[in-house]
Amino acid sequence: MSSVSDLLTPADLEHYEHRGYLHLEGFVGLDTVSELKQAAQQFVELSRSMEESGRLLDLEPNHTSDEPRIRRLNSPVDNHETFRDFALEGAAAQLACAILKGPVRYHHSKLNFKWSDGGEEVKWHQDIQFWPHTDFSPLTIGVYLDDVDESMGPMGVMPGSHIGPLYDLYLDSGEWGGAMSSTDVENIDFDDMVWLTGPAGSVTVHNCCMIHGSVPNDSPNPRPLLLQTYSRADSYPIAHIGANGVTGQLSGTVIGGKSDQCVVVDGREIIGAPDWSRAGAPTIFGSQQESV
Ligand SMILES: O=C(O)CCC(=O)C(=O)O
Repeated sequence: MSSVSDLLTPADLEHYEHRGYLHLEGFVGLDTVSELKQAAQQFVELSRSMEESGRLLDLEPNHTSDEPRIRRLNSPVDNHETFRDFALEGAAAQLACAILKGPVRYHHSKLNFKWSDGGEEVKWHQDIQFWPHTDFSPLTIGVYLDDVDESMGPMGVMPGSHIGPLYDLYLDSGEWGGAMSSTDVENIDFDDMVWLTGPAGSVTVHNCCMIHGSVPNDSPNPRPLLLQTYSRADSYPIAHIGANGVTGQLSGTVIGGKSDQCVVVDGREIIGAPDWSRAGAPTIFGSQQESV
């Protein structure tokens, strides 16, 4: 990853810091896009034998074997080596390191298909409430696998909102809603919204506090957007809140360097133990005796 620092200009980095997003048209090469599309197509074929949503695929209610309609492929990184390579070593990984200026920790991935002729909206929301971290460095990198224009429900972002209020995404009933309330949405000036379109391979980046979403896709073509989320390596997902802990087997993979396991809580620095989340924790007796 020697060329990571050349991927973006200082103006790009400043734009991300102040506006909270990046829009990199045609950033990913077409050969890579073609490989990612082939991998995605394998899941479309798999969906033909499915009648209802499962852990892997979220299907629209009118999905059929002849006319597949997929909302989302969950955790593509855990389910296909092409997605794994792209997110953990390839263009997405390198871009994350460039924006966060050092090693990063991969959190999760998904492929939102947003099918043609009515593919569903993603209501306005911020991401950090879904998977709180010990800082606000997490960001999501999206790549369009097809050309996307304004008629296809592209991702919309509200520049600068990443440094504004963090909204309550619960419904009035007290249940989790995953979207801003209609009252909060009424205060958004949609004239300021930036719609991120572009040819296949175009990249969207948004900070975890950014207000974003997308309208339904009423065009005749799907709008596949492959998304992967990373934080700085010294930022940690907080357990037992939201999706943290169920974000896939490769969640926690550190890319572009190593984690020093140091976390600041309440202004105090903790040099934490290694990550035992996959191998299981040793007992304190075993660790202490080995270190004698
Ligand atoms: O697919 C989109 O347009 C937005 C994706 C998004 O915000 C999400 O899945 O959290």
